[in-house]
Amino acid sequence: MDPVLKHIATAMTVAMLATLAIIFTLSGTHVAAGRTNTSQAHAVTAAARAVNVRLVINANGPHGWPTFTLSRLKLPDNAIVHLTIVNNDNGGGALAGPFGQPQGLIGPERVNGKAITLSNVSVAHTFTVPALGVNIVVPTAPNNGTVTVEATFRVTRTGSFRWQCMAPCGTGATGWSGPMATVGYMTGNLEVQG
Ligand SMILES: [Cu+2]
Repeated sequence: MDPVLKHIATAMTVAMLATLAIIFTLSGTHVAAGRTNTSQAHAVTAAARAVNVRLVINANGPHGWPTFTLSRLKLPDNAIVHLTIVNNDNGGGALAGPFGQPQGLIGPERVNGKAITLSNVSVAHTFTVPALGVNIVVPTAPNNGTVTVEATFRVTRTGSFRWQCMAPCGTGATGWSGPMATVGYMTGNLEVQG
């Protein structure tokens, strides 16, 4: 081989090896950074944030409709949510099917401070988040009084989820019109932010 050509070939080989070494180093850094981020995310996961949320159900909201006073909820991801619902609605009735029972909760649902089995109770409303598998039953309040419900659940997904009362407390023949179908009354959004 011509000594000049040999020199060029050697130079090219060295340049190629140097490039490969740089790529390797960069990808190595990338992997390391990825690992760091992942372990940080796991650290956040391990320390779930406790969040207290209080909702009030007013039997006579605007239009005379029953109303959850806070319809748009924002929660951090991986939160353990302690939800308190104070209800003054003395209407309601039996609610058959899955929404007549608490679901997706950590521990029992408590009514007026007592863990009770909610079967055959008169249900005024529910706080249900179908996408998260959460159902909280709100019994009928005594006349001129209130009933307080406490329940705990964990949010494990980010996104915007619809919540809905599943006890047909609205207007129309089926009770599913009016407040049941209007955001700000018996339905709304729960936003879980990462
Ligand atoms: Cu309702």
